[in-house]
Amino acid sequence: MKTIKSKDEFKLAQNVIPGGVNSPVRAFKSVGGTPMFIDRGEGAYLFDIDGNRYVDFVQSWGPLIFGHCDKTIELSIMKAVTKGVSFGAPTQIETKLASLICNMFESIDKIRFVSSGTEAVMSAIRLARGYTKRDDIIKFEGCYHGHSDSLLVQAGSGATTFGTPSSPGVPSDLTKHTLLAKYNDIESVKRCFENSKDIACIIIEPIAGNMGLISADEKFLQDLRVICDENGTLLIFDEVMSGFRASLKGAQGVTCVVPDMVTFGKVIGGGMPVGAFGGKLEIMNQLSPDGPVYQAGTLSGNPVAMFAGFASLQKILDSKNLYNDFELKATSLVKGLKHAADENCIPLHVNTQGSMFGFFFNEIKVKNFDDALKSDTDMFAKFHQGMLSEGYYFACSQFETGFICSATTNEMIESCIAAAHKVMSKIK
Ligand code: HOZ
Repeated sequence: MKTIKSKDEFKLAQNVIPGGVNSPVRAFKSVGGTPMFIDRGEGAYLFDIDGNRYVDFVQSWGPLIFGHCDKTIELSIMKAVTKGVSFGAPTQIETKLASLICNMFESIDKIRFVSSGTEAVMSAIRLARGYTKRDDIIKFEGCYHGHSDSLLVQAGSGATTFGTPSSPGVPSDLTKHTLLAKYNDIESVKRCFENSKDIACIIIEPIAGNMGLISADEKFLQDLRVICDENGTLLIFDEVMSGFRASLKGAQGVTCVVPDMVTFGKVIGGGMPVGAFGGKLEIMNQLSPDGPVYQAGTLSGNPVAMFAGFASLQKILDSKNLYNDFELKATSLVKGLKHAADENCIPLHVNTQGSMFGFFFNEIKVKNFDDALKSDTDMFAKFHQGMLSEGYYFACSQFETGFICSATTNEMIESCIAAAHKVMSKIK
């Protein structure tokens, strides 16, 4: 496999961009080697500038439900571009996309669009604080809700990948309002409520995708709902990763628990930069200009992103059997990986949820952040490198999630499993 062009480009990038990347995990630091520089994507494939082709199990970290260069989404973007790329003024497509989402979710009466998941969550937290007139929030160790100050405490994703789950540069005056609890452990949540009478919200990834893939137990989510109701605290589901991925309705299609607010990200922009937060009427009405809680953005509801998002969600709704097919493929992939690991006496624990999958080089069933941290990250790195040289691109961190897209075929999965057998027999 030739990598010379990517290596040269990475050197150039490092001169002018910190770490050579615009988001840390992409630097491949935790898996070794040089990140491939991408030339183009096509369906389930990625092509790098050295001409290598990979089956892409990252899909831009989730949003590309239909793979790269989906014609319907492409066309909607091109049509939008010919009318103008940004207005900073209302357009009809914002209302259309908002209506589509509000009609789908019991938890969402109104929704506001922003430009990223980080922005969505940051704004949702401010609104929860403004609505409840309280300052403290509860988050879970290993959940990642973007890189805003209050939430970069024991965070997953890149923060964990690089061993700094809590970042310098975040004032302790701010993080003292962020109370930490353990995922899937209601006692730890109760302790937070014993220590504070000022809790505005609990925010959770109900299907955590940023400490590897770990789902919250149904009973745990139900208990969170009860404890929130008893204390006048809002329950926020962060579905930036799981929305339209874990099922049509994300985690909300899997659990019977209804949150007070929901955050979304890149998936609802079909891969364009979008985020959104929505919730019950009396909460959303507190948002400026109807209410006093301020939040704004020139690129919020950007028309090109809105058209892409609408085309993508409409295509999802029009597709038959999409999530069934995702589930079958994700399950057969992780079963195959598990089998390859077992044959080579490598401990591996696997999870799936709809089109999302995760695997931990770990002896134990992974239920929370502490368990995830016990994974063998050196083994993960060797596996990642081996699979890359076989033409399979998995997320470049043990603490991220994999994705199937509609262009992922059974043949790709079978050949990926065959490659995993080969790689595991070498790295065991
Ligand atoms: N934190 C992102 C995924 N959960 C990674 C984003 C990126 O590097 O693009």
